[in-house]
Amino acid sequence: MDERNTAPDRDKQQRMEQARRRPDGTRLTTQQGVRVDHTDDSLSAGARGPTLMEDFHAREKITHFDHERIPERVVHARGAGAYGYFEPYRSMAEYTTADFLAEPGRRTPVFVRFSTVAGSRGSADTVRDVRGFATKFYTRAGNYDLVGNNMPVFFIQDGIKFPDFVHAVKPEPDREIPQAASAHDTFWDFVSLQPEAMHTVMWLMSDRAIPRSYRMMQGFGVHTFRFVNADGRGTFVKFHWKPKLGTHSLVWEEAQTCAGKDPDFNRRDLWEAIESGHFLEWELGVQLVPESDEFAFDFDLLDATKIIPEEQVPVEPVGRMVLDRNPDNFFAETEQVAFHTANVVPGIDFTNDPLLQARNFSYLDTQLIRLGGPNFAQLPVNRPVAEVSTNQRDGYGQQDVHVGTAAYSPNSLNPGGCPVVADDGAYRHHAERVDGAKIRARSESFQDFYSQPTLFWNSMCDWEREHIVAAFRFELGKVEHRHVRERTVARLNAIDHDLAVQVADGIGVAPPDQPEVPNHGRSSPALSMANSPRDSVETRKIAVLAADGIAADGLRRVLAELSERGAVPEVLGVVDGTVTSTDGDDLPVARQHGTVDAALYDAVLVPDGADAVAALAADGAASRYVLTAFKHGKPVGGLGAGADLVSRLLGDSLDGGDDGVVLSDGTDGFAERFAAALARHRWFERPLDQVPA
Ligand code: HDD
Repeated sequence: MDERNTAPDRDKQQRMEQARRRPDGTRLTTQQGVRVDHTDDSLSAGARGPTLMEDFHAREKITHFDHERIPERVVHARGAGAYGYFEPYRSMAEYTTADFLAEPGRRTPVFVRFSTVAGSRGSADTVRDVRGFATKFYTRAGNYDLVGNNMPVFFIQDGIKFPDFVHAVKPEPDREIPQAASAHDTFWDFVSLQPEAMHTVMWLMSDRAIPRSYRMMQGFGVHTFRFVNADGRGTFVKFHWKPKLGTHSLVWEEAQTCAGKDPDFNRRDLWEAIESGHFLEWELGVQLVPESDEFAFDFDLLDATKIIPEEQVPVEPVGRMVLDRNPDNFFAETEQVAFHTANVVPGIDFTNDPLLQARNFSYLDTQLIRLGGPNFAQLPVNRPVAEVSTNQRDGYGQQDVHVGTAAYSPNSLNPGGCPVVADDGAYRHHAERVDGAKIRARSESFQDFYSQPTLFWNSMCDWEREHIVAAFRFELGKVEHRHVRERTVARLNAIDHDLAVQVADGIGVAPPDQPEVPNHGRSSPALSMANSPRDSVETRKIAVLAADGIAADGLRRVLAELSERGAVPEVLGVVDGTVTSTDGDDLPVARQHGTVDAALYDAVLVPDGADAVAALAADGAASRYVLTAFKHGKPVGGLGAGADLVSRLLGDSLDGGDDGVVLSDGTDGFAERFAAALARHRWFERPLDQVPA
């Protein structure tokens, strides 16, 4: 392997290694290193007497415990992270001096944290919400943080509105209800009064807000940033992460089931994928706009509620990111990682986007309270691999022992006057010319709130639209104040009349008579998840229903073939342990089917075996697997007697034929057909209302 390519990666993990503490071969001690031989009873005056103050071990143990918690993040409290690397396909030197984008194949270590926004640290993963997608690149020129989301737009245009927005979406302050949900009055009150929010609201009501997996969601830098090259030339840039496995989502009913059956659904998926060697991969892409084209669009590049449609400015591939290592300690790494939009490196600069400008203040500020002082950049997960030499001193939790007398610049007392202020490789702010009167006002160019929500709606396929309408009905159906429902419908009418009418019909509000404005009719195919790649079965989980009397012989071959293709079959028993097989060789059960649910799987398979299928048919919960998988658009497979059971359960729903239901008498060619169905992800075209589940 090329040493040059792996060195920085090795550096980060080597440095982390210095901080890792393993229990292997150790003896229990106090924090001072004094060995302890008894930790079950306090030191007391007699067996039944009072505990003694001098019990330093008990005091230290309890005191540390009392201080174990730190404030959770004010937003994005719930998250999970992983390490990996980024490597460019090509040099971007024409546009940027960013060192980590300079050389094809040169690896830069990264840490990524995915998150939900509104919920507390212990909330469920599969709530309807934006997902955070924050990447820390440990580059040789310092840390670069790309703190993005899985949606390319944001609810507000100016960061000064962020506290208002967050207060509106968080649980209502009198009763602290609801947890991790936007389906309540204050959220809809705020967004319907703040029409700039409507574009992101459309994304939030789409299935993008309930990703199947962190591995199957896009990431976006959201803002327009700026690349700066060696000549000082700036180029506007939008960052995109495209998942190798395509962009796929759950459906809302499943998401709700997951929240109960496995609140850690996305976190577990991330962890298990890495542990099983199915590393996560995204392609980094950029949309580049020359500075001369700053005003070439019918929206403002500085407005974070707007996308640049990919058909207008294509996304150019730059490199790939692979996540291949789980953290060793959730608190030390995932909880203490501190992202900051102002962590930029030479070659990457800001724009005057007022949302970004506010973020550049907020992230540093929040870490000071969250991590308890100004030295959080010294925590192992936050430490750059680049050399750090500042004149900053002292503060809570100082880890470094600074040697020398002069902590100021310039000085002549440290050898060579170090740390010297040097030109080479230094960060230079882009010399943008700015001139203006001090005013508190929103730019006129930020005032079109509806064209892009309409573009989004127009770009959705039928099932995406159905899911969006259902989401609006669910959320607004939870809103108590009628006028808030009505005002929201009025806002939707400015996006699309048909959308407004459909939502109004579902929530008991009078539908608008006519469109507020005609729909402009434009669309952007790249926005539809239906156009995302559907060619992989990698890590797709299959629930294989099992009971005594299963025909395990052919099944084993089918499962082996599906596993070879990267799918993950799991045998779910009517009872735990093993099931007897017709070939006499018992089949181990991964778990009892009642401990999980079809919602946690990508497909359901009913194997052959007359006795087994009779037992499954008599078990209502097992039948529900078939019915709900079908209802949620998933592939359903059946072999022999299992195929008969599937046909019986789905009955008339199969009349029109369904390529997602793979039934077969024998096992020949079955795995291939089932894998093809699995790769497509879902059959949302099914007439779902007829399914009795
Ligand atoms: Fe933010 C956390 C993404 C606007 C203030 N934000 C946070 C995280 C992500 C984002 C992914 C979690 C980072 C982690 O995993 O630790 N935020 C965004 C995006 C935004 C955005 C994509 C709009 C484009 N944020 C935004 C604004 C403000 C903040 C306008 C304040 C003015 N965000 C914060 C914060 C957080 C945060 C309060 C909470 C914890 C933290 O920073 O470290 O400072």
